[in-house]
Amino acid sequence: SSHLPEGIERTFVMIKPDGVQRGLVGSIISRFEQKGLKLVGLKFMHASECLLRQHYAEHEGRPFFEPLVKYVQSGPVVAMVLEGPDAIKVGRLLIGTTDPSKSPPGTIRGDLALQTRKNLIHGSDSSESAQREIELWFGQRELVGWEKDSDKWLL
Ligand code: RTP
Ligand code: MG
Repeated sequence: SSHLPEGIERTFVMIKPDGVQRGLVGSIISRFEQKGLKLVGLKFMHASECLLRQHYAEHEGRPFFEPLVKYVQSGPVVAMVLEGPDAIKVGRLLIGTTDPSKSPPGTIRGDLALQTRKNLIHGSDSSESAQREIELWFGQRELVGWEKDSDKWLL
């Protein structure tokens, strides 16, 4: 959002149903926490088809669109907003490439997933997407700005 300090961004991250089913929620959130990104929004929910169609609107018409919406709607997800320096790019780097079989070890997809169809996690890919997705998934009052004391050792 525009009220953030210079260089500080917010990004939208979602753990998809395979991550929840496989019991990876804690370890995935942990990676972002350990990197130093700050949680400012977090919720567990079953996303509606309507929400997911909006979320993935850019892919409408592609052959993988319908299976994708079905997959992400197949169970509960964890939606979050993470804040920090360059958070959008850093978030994508931690997540890795779309196809987990090509994502290097050390990335979430590279370490924990095998195939594009079940690639565990979503992260915003630009500041425009981040803003759109955060507004789509979270109400303003669900986002909590706070001072993280350990930031003085990090930033
Ligand atoms: P995401 O949006 O979920 O963070 O993933 P991404 O940017 O790495 O990939 P994107 O191109 O935005 O695609 C969104 C999701 O659609 C599924 N997908 N399937 N060829 C395929 O079968 C295919 N391509 C994409 C994946 O679940 C991907 O994360
Ligand atoms: Mg994407």
